[in-house]
Amino acid sequence: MSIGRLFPVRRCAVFVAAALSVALSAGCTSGGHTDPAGAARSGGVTRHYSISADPVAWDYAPHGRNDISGRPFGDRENVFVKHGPGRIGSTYEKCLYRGYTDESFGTRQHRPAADAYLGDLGPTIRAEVGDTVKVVFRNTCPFPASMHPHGVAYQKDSEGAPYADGTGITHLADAVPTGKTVTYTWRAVDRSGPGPMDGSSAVWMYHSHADEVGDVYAGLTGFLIVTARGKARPDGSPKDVDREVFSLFEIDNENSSPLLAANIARYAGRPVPDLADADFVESNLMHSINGYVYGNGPVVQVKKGERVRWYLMGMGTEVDLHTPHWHGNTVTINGMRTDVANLLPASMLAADMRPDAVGTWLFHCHVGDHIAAGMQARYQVVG
Ligand SMILES: [Cu+2]
Repeated sequence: MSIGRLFPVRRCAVFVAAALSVALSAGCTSGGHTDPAGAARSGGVTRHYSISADPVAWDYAPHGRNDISGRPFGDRENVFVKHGPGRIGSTYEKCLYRGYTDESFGTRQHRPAADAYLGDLGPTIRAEVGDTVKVVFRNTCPFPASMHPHGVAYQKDSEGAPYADGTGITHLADAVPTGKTVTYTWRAVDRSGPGPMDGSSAVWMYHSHADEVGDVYAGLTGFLIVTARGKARPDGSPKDVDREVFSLFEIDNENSSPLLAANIARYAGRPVPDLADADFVESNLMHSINGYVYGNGPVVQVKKGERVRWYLMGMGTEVDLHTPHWHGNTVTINGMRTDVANLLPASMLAADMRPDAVGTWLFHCHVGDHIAAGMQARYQVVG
């Protein structure tokens, strides 16, 4: 019998204290009696999240200039960011996952300034192997949405994807209609956690899968981290890592967003653009990192000498082959030393860095066309 089984109440109290400190949704059960499928045997806790898919007017370039070159936008950037007759510009209506303090959805979860670089990513969901995750999910977007997780274990009513799966049952949670709320239950089982070549945590994603392609281009994507059993802090983060950084590389194809018509009506003005016009189509390909182009996101800051774990994710289609490259410092990925990572659509990887070079450094996709289109950011190492 595990210690967690012997002292479930104490462990829950520790979790609640930690959860409050990081502004997670309140609430916890010991897992000792509520989850016959596994958490009880492992001594895990149940971690509660309240997440809503909300319409958000999102600006890919809020600074209105090229923060990588330090110069105003020119002809090259204006292909994508210029607003004007028949062009949407840099601001689009999107649908984003946003965290709330509880399932009444009355108060948005606070995102600390140090995490502002997360941009359009949903809240990071965490578990330690043995834990259960319960997500109360609300959809306020004008199309059906869901939450489909990778890596964790779930029953059919928590898969978040409608398809002919042979069960003859369509669950509300497969495609949550506008205005509806459902609860997903996911379990972090052994095969959800790190494998032999991983560090102390495994990186997964969650995304909407009601209409997978359109939903993700609308913005419904987030990270899910599963830390090895016994290696997690009370908030679920790995004890042997000082700082975790999350980055999504994706060409947001706003032409395939279910909100395209709304964006044209709201932002493009007259003349109404021709959807078959190649220049208009290109203008809506936002080569973004966490929803920012040309370095327009907050610069993520890490400290010299600390143990930094970068979690990277790619999304999109066949043009989304990305090679994130760190200037100034190197990383190890699955034990291999490098300073360039390889991402394809729905790739997920963890890269460990021990930064020794103080300064502001580029962090960009190394694909030539993507550099030109703005898939660049910076990170800062402080001494
Ligand atoms: Cu790229």
